[in-house]
Amino acid sequence: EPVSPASLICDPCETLGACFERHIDKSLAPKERDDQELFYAFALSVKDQMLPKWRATRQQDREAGNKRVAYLSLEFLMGRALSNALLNLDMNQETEQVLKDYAVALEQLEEQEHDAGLGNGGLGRLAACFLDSCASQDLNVTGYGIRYEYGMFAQKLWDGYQVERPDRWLRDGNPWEVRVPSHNVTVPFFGHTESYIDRDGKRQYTWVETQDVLAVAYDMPVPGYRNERINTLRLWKSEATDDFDLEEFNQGDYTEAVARKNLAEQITMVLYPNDASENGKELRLRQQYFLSSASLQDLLNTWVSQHGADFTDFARQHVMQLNDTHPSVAIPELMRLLMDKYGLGWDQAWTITSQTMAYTNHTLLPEALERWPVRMFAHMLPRLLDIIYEINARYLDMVAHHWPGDGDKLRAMSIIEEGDEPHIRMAYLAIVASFSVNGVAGLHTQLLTSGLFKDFYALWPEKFNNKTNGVTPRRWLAQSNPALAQLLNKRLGEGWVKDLSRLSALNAFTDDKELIKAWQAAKQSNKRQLAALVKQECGVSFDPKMMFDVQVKRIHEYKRQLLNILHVIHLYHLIQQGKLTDITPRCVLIGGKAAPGYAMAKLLIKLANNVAHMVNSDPLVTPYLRFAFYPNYNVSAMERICPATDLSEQISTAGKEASGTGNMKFMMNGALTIGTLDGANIEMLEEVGEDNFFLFGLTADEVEALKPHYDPQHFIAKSQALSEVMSLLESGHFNLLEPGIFDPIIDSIRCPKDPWMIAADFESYRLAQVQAAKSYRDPHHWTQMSIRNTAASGRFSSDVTIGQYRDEIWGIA
Ligand code: 26V
Repeated sequence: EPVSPASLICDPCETLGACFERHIDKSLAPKERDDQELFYAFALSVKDQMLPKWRATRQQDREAGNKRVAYLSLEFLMGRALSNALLNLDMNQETEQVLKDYAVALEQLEEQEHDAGLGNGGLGRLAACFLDSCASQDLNVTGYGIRYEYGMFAQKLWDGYQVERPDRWLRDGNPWEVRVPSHNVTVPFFGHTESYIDRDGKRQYTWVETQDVLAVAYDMPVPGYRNERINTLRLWKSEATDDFDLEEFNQGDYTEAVARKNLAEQITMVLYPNDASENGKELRLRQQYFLSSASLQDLLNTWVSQHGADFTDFARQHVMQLNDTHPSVAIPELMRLLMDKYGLGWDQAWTITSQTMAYTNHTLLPEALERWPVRMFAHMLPRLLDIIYEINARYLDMVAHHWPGDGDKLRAMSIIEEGDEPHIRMAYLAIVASFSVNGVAGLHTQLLTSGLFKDFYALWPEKFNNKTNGVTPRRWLAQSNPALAQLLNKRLGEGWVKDLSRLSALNAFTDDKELIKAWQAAKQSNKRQLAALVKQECGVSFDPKMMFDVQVKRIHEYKRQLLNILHVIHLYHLIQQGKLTDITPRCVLIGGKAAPGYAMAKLLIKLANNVAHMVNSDPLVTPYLRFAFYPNYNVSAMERICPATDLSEQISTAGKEASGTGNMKFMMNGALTIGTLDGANIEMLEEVGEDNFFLFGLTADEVEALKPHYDPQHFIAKSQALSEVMSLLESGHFNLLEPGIFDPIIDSIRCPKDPWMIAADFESYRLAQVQAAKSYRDPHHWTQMSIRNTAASGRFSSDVTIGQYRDEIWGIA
């Protein structure tokens, strides 16, 4: 196990340098000091420097009796930790001094760290940004998650197709984690429920003959920005308990019995890589329950150790923030623990549960809403099913009072969806049991209350609230864009790192020639660095003098990478015809992973690669257009991509992207956005103004209104550009040796049922691109718009978002 006992007994006065020397001496064979080992020893040293503060934070929170927030999430997409720790702890200068003696550059060590890719995309990265903001604002918030042995798969390209490879991120050990066996708990599965009459004559329930799994805590430090706080991300690993099936033992099946322990260890083996369609796998439910139960037991154990089994004040002292419905089995699990383990009655347990649970919804796509077969629950979590039925019965009573005699309403709102195979609707369970339900951007929350959750909004309007997402300016500006950060420091002082609203002061300097020059120089230098990376990763030469037009995010039809690719084809076609009037030289970059089972998304990757091949191999075209697909897009890649981007593509079908957070990272770094009125784009536009944003496309309302009589043919016929793009695509020009492979894509555009309305938005997208291209040809004006974007990005700091969670949901000081 990658524990470092030496680091646990470090002297708090020891310097970073001394600490590093000790780790090199102790941990490494002297001759094998390769970069990976130096990184490991250095990271251990940085962790050691955190230990005293980490302990002090815990002690202080315990003694002060501060309210505790537990952020429960199946995903924490943390990325690398080293540069972030050095920034937040203000250790960069010291590091430079220390590393001088070892003739190794910091960047070289940083490159050795494996990304902690314990998340799919937006939802997981949001959790990571929130942890940084909570620590930086001195809030007592603990992240609870799963220590997946394998994170998000590594993406390789074979002949332009995505291939998935396992991500063994723990291969070289994880220097940041501390295994904490004293917090072990056991999590029950299977078995059945029994009832009995207790001494007071009350009926009690127990869950018996369970198969128990051990949950072992691994803690990761979460340092606040230049304050004394170190919060904790507690990740659970599943292990087998030592209880063997005695029967099997006695029958002499020793090996079988030991081998069966594997089942327990499988639970935390791998992250599910699909972020858009729910797939109903039993192992996924096991993960969810494992996380929920272990985390709640941990919170309750801590409480009981301090207050005994008196839960009068428990709800005043705790909030559980559920990151989507993934950990929503925590609701019946808290009921179970309070009733079956601590003997509380239903009403008291329900009061506590419904006053501590808060639910964040992250998607409107119906296919992503979690529903679990009742059958699966009955088998795996029988006691929880009893409790869910009881919650539902009591809640439906209330619905019946509100809408007397309305059977349809009861059926529509029931937590149990009836049918041949009855299902539990986890979102409904979460709404019923939570005191707060929030969406992640203004439009998203509005659509939730007027659509998906309309009936619930009628019943409990006070539960619903909006919390527009944000991203941490530490990682996404101070750390990833040192060129711009230094410029900001010079102009504004360093206060913006903690208070991003200060960036608005830049608006006073948009005519300042010197600032404009320095701004351009910073962008150029970032673009040169990205160009080198693109050359290395994609084999394509990007020219930093050309416009960098970027779309990086998960590949999904609703995000419409297809619209972007069609536009590239359109430009390619114009250039080949010699129609160069509207052309501004540009380099287009697309990156992102497709869910392994999502055929259409995978085909889009293939299309991008085939188009890129044609574009980049035509010497008539490359002076004006270059196109690359960036493989294995992840957090570390984004750190290099967003500082170098000129134009950020946020082009989802309106009403489909809950918020988006990549959009905010680009804006902070001075990119201009080409985008639809979707998610947080709307609020970004509000902040920066229409003159500094390339807006296009149908609104969410227009999309809905068009749906019943959508006729793609009409839009194709009306647009010469789109007609020609379709002809070129249909001619097989991009798949000469692979006839027909793109037919599913062509058909989807031409299909009147196309929910993403590619054809409807193409022309308006093209025109917005013409505007962007024209604007880019005036570097002075472009740079002014760029500055205004950074200046207007203050509202999208996750510090602002977390301030709202703190005041309006958590109620903590
Ligand atoms: C669903 C499932 C289904 C089962 C398999 C695993 C899995 C993992 C994730 C999800 C839901 C993903 C929802 C999501 O990521 N939503 C994104 O949340 C971002 C943060 O709020 C937001 O910015 C994006 O717009 C939204 O798509």
